[in-house]
Amino acid sequence: MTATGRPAERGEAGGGQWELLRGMLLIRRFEERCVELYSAAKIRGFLHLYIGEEAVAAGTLRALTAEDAVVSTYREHGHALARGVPAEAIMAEMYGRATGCSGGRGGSMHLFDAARRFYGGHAIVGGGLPVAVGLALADRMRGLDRVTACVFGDGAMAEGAFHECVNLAALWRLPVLFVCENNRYAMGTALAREHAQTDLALRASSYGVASWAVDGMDVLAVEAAARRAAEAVRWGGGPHFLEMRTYRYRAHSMYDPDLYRGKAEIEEWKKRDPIDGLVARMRAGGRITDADLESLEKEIAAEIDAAIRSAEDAPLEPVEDLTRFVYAEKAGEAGKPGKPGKAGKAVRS
Ligand SMILES: Cc1ncc(C[n+]2csc(CCOP(=O)(O)OP(=O)(O)O)c2C)c(N)n1
Repeated sequence: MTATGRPAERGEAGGGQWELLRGMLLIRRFEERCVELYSAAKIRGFLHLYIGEEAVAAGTLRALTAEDAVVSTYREHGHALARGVPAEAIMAEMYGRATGCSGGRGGSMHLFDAARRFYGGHAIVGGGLPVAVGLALADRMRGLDRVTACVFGDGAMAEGAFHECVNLAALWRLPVLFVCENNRYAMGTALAREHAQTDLALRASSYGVASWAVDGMDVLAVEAAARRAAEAVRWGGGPHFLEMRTYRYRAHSMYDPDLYRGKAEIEEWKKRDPIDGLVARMRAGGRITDADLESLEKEIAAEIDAAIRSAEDAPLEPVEDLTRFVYAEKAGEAGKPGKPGKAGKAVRS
């Protein structure tokens, strides 16, 4: 995330509140523009919005260092932005452009930036969990004090992969921070219809993993819990699990008619909006004025406008490159794709 804002409010000086606010607003405004672009058929494929859940990405990722790894789901725009993947590279990916963070091959659900240790973007529910446990095992074997944060939804906790991964991480005391975004629905299925035990932290703790539930609509609570858990993981405390109780305001994806819940429920949750909540606290503490907020909004709008302009102008990959990356280009180079857009011969076997 760009470190801008009024100097006195930057970083920990203002309790990091300005940065948290900026992070959440960037995610929300970015996605609001994505809705417009999707409706205009500029963005294709699927689009899963994170609006309402911003506090989890902004708060959790501030608790990590640049060395730590992050693994996410298909609802990952917020995590990628909070990780510092440039809005420009994400927007280009949404447009399927060669300059996108995944070379235009992933789209909305497969954002990836290995240089920032952002390992997806996984469309398969629970698919990121084994990846995270593998990354943590690799760090452990190399003797590095790193944390791998793995974000997934409540729906993923009904998958076998969740149980296998939490069990293995607990057995081997691997440095994984499991972050469940409990937004109360797995597509159209309400929590109580998918889980016999709806206390998700309790379920994780049955594997001997330190687990607790957090108000996922309160970014300060999220950050505090994530810091505490990440530090415990980093210093050998074994895996930790955080159940972030949050809510998505939008439908599961742009294709979902959202018929499984009432409007009143959504309106109730909006009263606990994470951005409004932080702004109110900052106002009360004299940390923000209307003019500050206005200039922050303008700065973010300009950043997103620039990202869109750049995506519009960016090239698509040449059709001759269609089969690139299906197989590794050279033996021993798996996982190290060449520069997207550069001509190269696909290896066929
Ligand atoms: C293995 C697998 N099964 C089913 C699906 C279809 N599917 C896509 S999203 C989803 C619900 C996931 O809900 P949750 O994990 O709570 O995440 P959320 O969308 O709420 O963020 C399902 C079942 C899938 N993508 N992968």
